[in-house]
Amino acid sequence: MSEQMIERSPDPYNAEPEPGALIEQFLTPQALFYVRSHGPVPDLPADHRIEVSGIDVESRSFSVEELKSAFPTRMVTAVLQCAGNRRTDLQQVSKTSGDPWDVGAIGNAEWTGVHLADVLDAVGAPGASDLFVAFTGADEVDVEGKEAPFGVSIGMAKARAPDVLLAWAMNGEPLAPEHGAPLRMVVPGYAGVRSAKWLTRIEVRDAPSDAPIQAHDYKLFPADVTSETVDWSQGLTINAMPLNAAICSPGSGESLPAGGVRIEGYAIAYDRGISRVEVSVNGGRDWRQATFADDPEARWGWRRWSLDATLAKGRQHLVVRAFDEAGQGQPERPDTMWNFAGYLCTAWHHVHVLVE
Ligand SMILES: Nc1nc2c(c(=O)[nH]1)N[C@H]1C(S)=C(S)[C@@H](COP(=O)(O)O)O[C@H]1N2
Ligand SMILES: [Mo]
Repeated sequence: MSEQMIERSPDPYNAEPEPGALIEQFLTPQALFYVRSHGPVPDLPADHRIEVSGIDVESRSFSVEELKSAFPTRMVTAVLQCAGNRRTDLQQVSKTSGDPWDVGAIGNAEWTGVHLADVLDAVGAPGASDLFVAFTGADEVDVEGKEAPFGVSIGMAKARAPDVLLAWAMNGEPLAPEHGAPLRMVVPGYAGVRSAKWLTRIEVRDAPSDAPIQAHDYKLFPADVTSETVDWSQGLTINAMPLNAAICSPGSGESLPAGGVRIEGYAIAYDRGISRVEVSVNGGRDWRQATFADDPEARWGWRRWSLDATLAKGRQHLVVRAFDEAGQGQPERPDTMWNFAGYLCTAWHHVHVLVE
């Protein structure tokens, strides 16, 4: 593993990049792309087959080679972000479950694969919007002490939307084992959890997946619900991801020489787009508009930004907040969005530095 990765859990291996390294390029290299796995990485042969079945479907299986020759190859640039990204900010409000992700449980890649919609059409899958498409991974995962295959689902309308891929490559390279080789889902705009790695099965269903990851995880609850009182059948299933932004450089707690500093980071609003990013160097009293990096237009991609500022000696307090194309901004404080599982922290992001 790259020494620019910060391990969050050794077994299963979970890690995120150093924030400064994350923001150095528009497309995140696989070696710097966060790894979020609920169980051990399965070792699948290159001729591994993916089964497609379910309601009114002609059951079939495909190898990756067969998918490549049967359907048009598509490329999509899209962010993948864990719903637990920035959990550490919520953990400062009050304890939560889950790994302590800082700002790096996110990456932006160019994915290569075939449209799920093309595969669904080929097996004659119905299009009714009250149906679901479930994905099963080859890994066994432990949820609340029970072992079960990794399984998630999305609604049929999203499943048939353009840009939802069965992908075999990232940034033009074959998927690395930890990122889902030989084939994974990529569901742009949705929480990373819906993008099943090590895909083994696609099933059309009349109800969401009943796998524990779908049914007992990745749901959003109000602050008065705890891990003791939670009723997992309630709560919001986290699918579409909200507006977010983070400062990646300088890093939290860094010491800097007095004078000019370039403040850099990312902002993401998925298909809604980012309209502006504002940065404060005095804890949120005054704001200046950041400049976007010269990124290609990508509907599902992130926008990197920067602001050149002059910092005086002493402890300095940097803040970022972004606005989407509907003019909506991020909530100011993390305590207004705290939830026991630590999902979807979208509060203004703060970084404290010491200028010497
Ligand atoms: N089969 C399988 N797919 C999975 C997971 C997993 O543990 N097993 N983790 C999910 C979660 S929670 C996220 S955020 C993304 C992470 O993808 P990455 O490790 O390639 O960054 O994969 C998703 N797909
Ligand atoms: Mo995740």
